Amino acid sequence: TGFAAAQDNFTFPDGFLLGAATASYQIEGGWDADGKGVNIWDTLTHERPYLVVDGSNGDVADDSYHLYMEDVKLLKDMGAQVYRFSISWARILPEGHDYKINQAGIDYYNKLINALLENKIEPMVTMYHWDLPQKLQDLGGWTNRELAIYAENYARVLFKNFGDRVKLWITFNEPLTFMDGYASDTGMAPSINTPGIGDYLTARTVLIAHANIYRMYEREFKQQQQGKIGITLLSFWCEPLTPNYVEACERYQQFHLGTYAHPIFSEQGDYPSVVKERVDANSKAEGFTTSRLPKLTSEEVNYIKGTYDFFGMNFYTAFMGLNGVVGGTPSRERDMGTIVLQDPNWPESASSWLRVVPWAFRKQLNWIANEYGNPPIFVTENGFSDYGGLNDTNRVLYYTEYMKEMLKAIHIDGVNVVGYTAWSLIDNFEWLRGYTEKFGVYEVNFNDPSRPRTPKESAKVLTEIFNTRKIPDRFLD
Ligand code: PNW
Repeated sequence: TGFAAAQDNFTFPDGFLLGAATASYQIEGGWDADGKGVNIWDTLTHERPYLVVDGSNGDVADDSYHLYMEDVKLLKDMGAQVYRFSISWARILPEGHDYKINQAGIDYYNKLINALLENKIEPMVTMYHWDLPQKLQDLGGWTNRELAIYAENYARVLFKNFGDRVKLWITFNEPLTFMDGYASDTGMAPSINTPGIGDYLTARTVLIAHANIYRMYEREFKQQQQGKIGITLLSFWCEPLTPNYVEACERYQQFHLGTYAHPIFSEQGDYPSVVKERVDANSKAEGFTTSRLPKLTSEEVNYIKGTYDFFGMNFYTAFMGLNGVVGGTPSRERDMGTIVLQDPNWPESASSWLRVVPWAFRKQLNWIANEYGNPPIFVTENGFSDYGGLNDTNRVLYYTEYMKEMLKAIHIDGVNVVGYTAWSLIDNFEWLRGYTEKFGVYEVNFNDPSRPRTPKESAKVLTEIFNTRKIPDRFLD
């Protein structure tokens, strides 16, 4: 029959890649080492430390710039098959532009990549995990469309130097999150207050940059290097508060995931029509002559459409949605017209936005599969925050319960999930939350200059899962 035995449903399919993830600014430190240029997180944390809850920064962080061999060893100990890490643009191109390459930066990532391969761990590289070279921010950052070309030039340097060995590439991590850097002066870097305007300009530049990189790889490298390129998008499940709010949640999906996924992954391409209609109408009502959502031309729509080999999915939590107009004028929140809240019965984490809702993972996987024609999905992030400690029972439950729902989506629903990297390998600099919220499966002692790493209970359970390739029986009910 077509039905697998019950326990098979909690086994990972052959070829499914398991591993862990990090990002450059959150772990590397070495902020001014060996010719690295300044980036927007260096600037934010140094010039406006009050924006970070504990006033901390990533100057040293986990010191992975020096201790990367420790990280490789942890991955090997776990039996990880893949390591998702990001490259610091300003470590490779100190001024952002490709006319000046920092050889020490190239050397660093070569050493890391080679060490991974020697240990049979596949490198998966994020090109941009939020640490824009300051020199490019000085030109307007992502609101400046020329960055779509500068990003392509940066990517070419990466393909030339690392593409012989790196076969899994992610252009951008969570543009939905970093576009907020242009929507408020108390948020993410560069922390500029142009809501409803700078964030939409960012979306367009990022979509064109992503397509430029994908098309350039096709023309110049793909035949020889045979790699795969995707983009990592953050999404949340939205459960209608009552059956009256199905449309409110659909709108929420389209304003969050759809803004980026529809142009790349849908058959029609372009921004979702509900996004175009609502931003255009609000802009007009607010007195703007030109819509705050800059449109993609039909050439751009076709150019962006289909530029993927896989769908990178970050998934953490869920909300309940209802109709309601909130947020400043103008703002994306107001444009969307959906209010979300979380059920107080859902277990909490250390992060205000993160509650534990395992069933929502299966629903969101199915939503993506249905909406975008069942693309290969690589879960590039999923994880849980607490305030620290080795006995992290809640994190163990988070991983096992979420993985079980993912395996149901694979085996029962036929969703094409091809890999999973846990966020995160090690405790690290959690952006505006500094070092207060811990996501690592390995603890790091940030008071010790040698930054020792110690496995938590969750690292042991992931080790067991990575080696047996199934959810242990004691977590099945
Ligand atoms: C992701 N939210 O960001 C990032 O890719 C990581 O760098 C980060 O450390 C991790 O998730 C944990 O936060 C998010 O507010 C930031 O919903 C914010 C949210 C979700 C993800």
